[in-house]
Amino acid sequence: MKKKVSDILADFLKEKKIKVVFGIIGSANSHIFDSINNLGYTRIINTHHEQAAVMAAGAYYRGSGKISVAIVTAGAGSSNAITGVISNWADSIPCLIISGQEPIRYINRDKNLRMYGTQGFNSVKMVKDVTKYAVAISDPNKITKELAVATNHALSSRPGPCWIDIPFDIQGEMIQKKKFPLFKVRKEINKKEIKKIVSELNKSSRPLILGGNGIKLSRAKKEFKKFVDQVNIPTLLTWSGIDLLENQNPNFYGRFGIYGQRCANFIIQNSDLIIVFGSRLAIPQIGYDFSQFAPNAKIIIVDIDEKEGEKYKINQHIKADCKDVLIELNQLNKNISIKKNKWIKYCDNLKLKYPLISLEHETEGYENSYKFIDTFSNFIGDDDIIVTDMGTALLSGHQAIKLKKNQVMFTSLGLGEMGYGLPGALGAGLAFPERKVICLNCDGGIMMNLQELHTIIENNVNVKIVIFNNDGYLMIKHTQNMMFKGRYNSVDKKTGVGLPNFKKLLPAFGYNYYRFDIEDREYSIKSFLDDPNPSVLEVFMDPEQQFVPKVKGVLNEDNTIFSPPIEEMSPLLDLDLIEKEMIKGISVKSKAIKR
Ligand SMILES: Cc1ncc(C[n+]2csc(CCOP(=O)(O)OP(=O)(O)O)c2C)c(N)n1
Ligand SMILES: [Mg+2]
Repeated sequence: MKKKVSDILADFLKEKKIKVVFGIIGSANSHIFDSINNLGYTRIINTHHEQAAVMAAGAYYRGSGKISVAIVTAGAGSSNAITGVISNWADSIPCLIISGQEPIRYINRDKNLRMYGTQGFNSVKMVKDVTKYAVAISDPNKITKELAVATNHALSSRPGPCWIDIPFDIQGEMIQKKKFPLFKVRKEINKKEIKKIVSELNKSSRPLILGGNGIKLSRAKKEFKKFVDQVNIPTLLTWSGIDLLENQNPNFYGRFGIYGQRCANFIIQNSDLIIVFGSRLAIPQIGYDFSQFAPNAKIIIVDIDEKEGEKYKINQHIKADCKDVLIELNQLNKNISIKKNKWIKYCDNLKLKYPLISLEHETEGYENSYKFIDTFSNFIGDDDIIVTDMGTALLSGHQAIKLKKNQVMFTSLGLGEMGYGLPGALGAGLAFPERKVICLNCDGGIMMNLQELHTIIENNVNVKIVIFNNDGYLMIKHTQNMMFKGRYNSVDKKTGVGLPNFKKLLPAFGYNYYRFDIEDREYSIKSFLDDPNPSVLEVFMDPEQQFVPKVKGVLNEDNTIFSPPIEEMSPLLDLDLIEKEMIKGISVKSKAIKR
């Protein structure tokens, strides 16, 4: 039986049970919209910017583990999508992008020219380096195979975005329909390597587990939790693995990194064996100087990407899917017996001694964002989803939040693009229509995808938005304080960054407005969260508030930056105290720091 190419695409979405896709229509992708709506299985969410469509499609996956699709048009529709594509690429989020393109006759005619036809350009060439697979369809008969191949690439091994570009006339061609091919993805694991983890654990007296995004990507949260519960080893999480364990889990000792928690950073720097599951040990986690990271530890990483193990001197790299490794480890658990009582006592003591919220978070006259998140956590529902933008929302959100068992939390960490919050919340809300989404946002970040406030309302997504208002770009003010003696440029109203009155703006989009009241903190939070309609809570904070604790670089006279080891968080502690906490002695860099 002959069928139209775009109808086959709609059938493919149905066969893969893809119920929600995101996009913006143009002439060049109009067959596709028509076919999807005619079939009536997949719902198209019409965003107001293509970057938001791709971010939302990724967020749909981050929340639910189900792949989604962004459908964009030729030319600017495709170029607008790029930030979303790289966002998913950086965090290994699977997603398909289907772009319309000028008719094939113009592409063939204009091959060596800058532009194709009316508005088109070579979008596949543009995205080749930031996708796992990108293909332009020139033969309509290849559509069935290419859809299946791209989806398989997106989901298998280290996941990521894939792009299929389909010329307008090819979308409308009638072809013989074929079956969509299926792929086998599972790889064999090397059991000997995994046994080595057990023997290393048995030799260690200060073992540590680090959990990251790879665990979520391999859908191994349950297996990870079982492993941690059975071996009872102190465990730290990266920000992209933040919701793998609840705060109350007795083996959980915090989140580490440049914007980490003091307790977690001390533990890492004192351990003698670190088993890393699914984290690429990015700079925000380990600091700028790898030679100072975990100086006394053997490091074993489980990461499916071969290249990630070559980046630093790692003792062992198990190139496998986290889930396969954890399943195998859980069978070997009975062979693990570690003498770790002293170590656990040491870690427990750090936990007590360095709570996240402390005197460094007192801010006169304003709400401190860390204290806000600490209190706010107590009111977030047991299975709410938390999505953040960048700036204060990211930092205070990830440093101070206390997560419960079923809560889900994510943002775009690899790319760190402002504007992620609203499309992220949109995607999450559509993935879980029955759950509430909390979007932590900022006065600067929200402006970068402001238009999606309306997509959220239009699609009845239950989103609660917090806006931290600090008169502009606080993170960059701190950069200018460090680098340019506090000379502010383009960061606040005085230096040219004007921001709107959110009290007037948000109601225009249909949100009920609440202003956080420092005198009545809990009541403000409760009334905002209890409002059954979409609402926003604006939190005015000190426009100069510090983000602490933080591993702060120091500017040298030659404009280079001195990077301390991650146990040296600011406000700096006395050297005596650092000496006391560092079991094997302090770093030479610690001695060089002026306190
Ligand atoms: C798309 C994009 N443009 C620029 C930046 C650089 N940048 C990082 S943080 C920041 C300021 C963020 O301001 P806001 O969202 O209000 O958060 P705040 O730091 O003020 O809390 C800027 C401009 C970025 N991360 N993403
Ligand atoms: Mg701001």
